[in-house]
Amino acid sequence: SEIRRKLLEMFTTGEEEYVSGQKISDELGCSRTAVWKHIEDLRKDGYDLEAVRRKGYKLIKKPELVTPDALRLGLDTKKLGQNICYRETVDSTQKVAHRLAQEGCEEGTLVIAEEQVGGRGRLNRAWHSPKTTGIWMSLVLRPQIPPHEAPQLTLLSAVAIVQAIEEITDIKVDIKWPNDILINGKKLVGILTEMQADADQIHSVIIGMGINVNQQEADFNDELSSIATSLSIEKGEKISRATLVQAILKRLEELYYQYLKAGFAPIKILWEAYAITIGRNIIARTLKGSIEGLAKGITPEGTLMLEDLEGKMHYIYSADIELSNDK
Ligand code: BTX
Repeated sequence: SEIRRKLLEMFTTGEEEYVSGQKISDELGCSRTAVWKHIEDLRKDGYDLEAVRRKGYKLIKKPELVTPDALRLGLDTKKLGQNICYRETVDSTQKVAHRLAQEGCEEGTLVIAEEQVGGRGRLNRAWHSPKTTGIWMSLVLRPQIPPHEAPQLTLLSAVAIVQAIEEITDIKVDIKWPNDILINGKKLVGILTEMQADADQIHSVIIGMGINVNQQEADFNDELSSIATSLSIEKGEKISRATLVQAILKRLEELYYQYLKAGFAPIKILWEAYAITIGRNIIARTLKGSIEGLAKGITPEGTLMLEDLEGKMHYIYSADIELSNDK
């Protein structure tokens, strides 16, 4: 807004200086209470503002953004992320990516936003995507593979994200089939793979990735605080989102071209090394009901093999997985 623009200008022109609350209220023509509210809004958006009695406010640090400029500097890919669609606020990057894909955008196009107000997971569940704290992005790919193999790209993306997280933060994470990345059982990342296809041909695959990076515990609402975590909470320091995005795109590109050349087998081996679901007793909740049993592994296609308590094998394409406590 206009007020915010003026306010930020006051801080950046007199850098290193304190700006008094009185001066702000005079220049913006609003009350001291309103000034305080604007300052709080900036803080929520990731601005680090120091307040000192009788001196006023000082800007310590602007939020690190994931603008195209920030992402391109140091991006080491040929295709992925070379075309970037950036939004400060968006309903869902997934929706924007679907539209761009339909309009024929080039492969590797990345849609990324500071904030999503309508972010979603599978089955239209809400995905909490607060401003400037996480990575909310959707990538458009156009692989020449049969449509039924598209779910493999979810597993491939999970491997790329895990490798990038390890590289940048040294944090070890687990993959839970098919689309969750966890730390100590708490959800750090969600992946949503969707496609535009005919019966026998893929037009595009849209990989939506949501990664909790710099949220603090208080940033999660009651529902999420017990099931979700962020890299910053685990590591105890802030992590550069732009650097992480670059690392993910690089890994993803390497794995993707390997996959197009050599198929899913090499990816499967990597994926299995990070998976916590395999060899464990689990409960798989599908739209048709729940099945309990032993997760035997994934098929060469990436489908989950689940042996139920009677010894019957089930092939699961999509489900929510819960680890049973009996092991
Ligand atoms: P999912 O259906 O496996 O998980 C959704 C569930 O995860 C929610 O019901 C909620 O319990 C929990 N949840 C919601 N927000 C968070 C969060 N920030 N951290 C941890 N847990 C959460 C997972 O779906 C796939 C999510 C993909 C999100 C990306 S973001 C970029 C792109 N745009 C978009 O709208 N979706 C994708």
